[in-house]
Amino acid sequence: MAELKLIGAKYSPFCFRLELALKLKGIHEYEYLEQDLINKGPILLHYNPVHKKVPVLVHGENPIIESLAILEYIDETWPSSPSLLPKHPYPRSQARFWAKFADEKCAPGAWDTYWRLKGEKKDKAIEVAMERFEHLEKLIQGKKFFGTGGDDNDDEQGEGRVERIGYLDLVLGWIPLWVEVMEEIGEMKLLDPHKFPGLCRWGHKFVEVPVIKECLPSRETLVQYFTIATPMMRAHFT
Ligand SMILES: N[C@@H](CCC(=O)N[C@@H](CS)C(=O)NCC(=O)O)C(=O)O
Repeated sequence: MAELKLIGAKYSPFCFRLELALKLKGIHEYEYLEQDLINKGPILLHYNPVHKKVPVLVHGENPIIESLAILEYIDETWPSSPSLLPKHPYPRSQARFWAKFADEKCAPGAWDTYWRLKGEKKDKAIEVAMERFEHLEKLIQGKKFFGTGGDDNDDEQGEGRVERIGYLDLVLGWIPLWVEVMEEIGEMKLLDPHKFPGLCRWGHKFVEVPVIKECLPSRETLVQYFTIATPMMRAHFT
């Protein structure tokens, strides 16, 4: 068995961020173990008996669970450049704050709009999701990338973090493609470029970064996958 294993599922936005992080860090030697999330297998149940969810990173025999914790683990275990999180406590706390906000509010908000069929509840869900995205729109103002998510100019490397992708870009990395696909299949608009010019601009730039481009599935593949998987996912996960 490989020293490093990533237990994941195809097109999971949480697994995608880890694939990106490993690639950014130049870690190519790991075993990827694809999981069936409807009929969970022994590997997933063994390494993540608490939540039974992907992703799980297994280093040696140590499982690391929860994608945000895994991102930090990767950053600390392979500290060579590029670092993902800021070094200093204040910007580091900000990065964690926004990542938590993104995962606990923005992602569930967006998925909530997607799961709901047409009607008043869907319209309300769209309104709520958009209110949450507005915070990200403010955060990206004046920056090319989210970078580490904190004002990292006092970092010892002092290399203008917002000019390159970092922790928070990876955390939000599902937005550009996944939201487009949700919009298409869910017949709705969440990220109107007039309402969210900064976020849309960021999304276009993010998917053009070579490392990201190499890992992104094609839009057609994702649409095809979600079209088939959505009824089953809706029954299981909502
Ligand atoms: N907070 C977790 C979320 C992981 C998660 O929701 N994974 C989904 C796949 S995208 C999953 O394994 N779902 C299976 C289930 O809910 O039973 C993380 O960041 O790792």
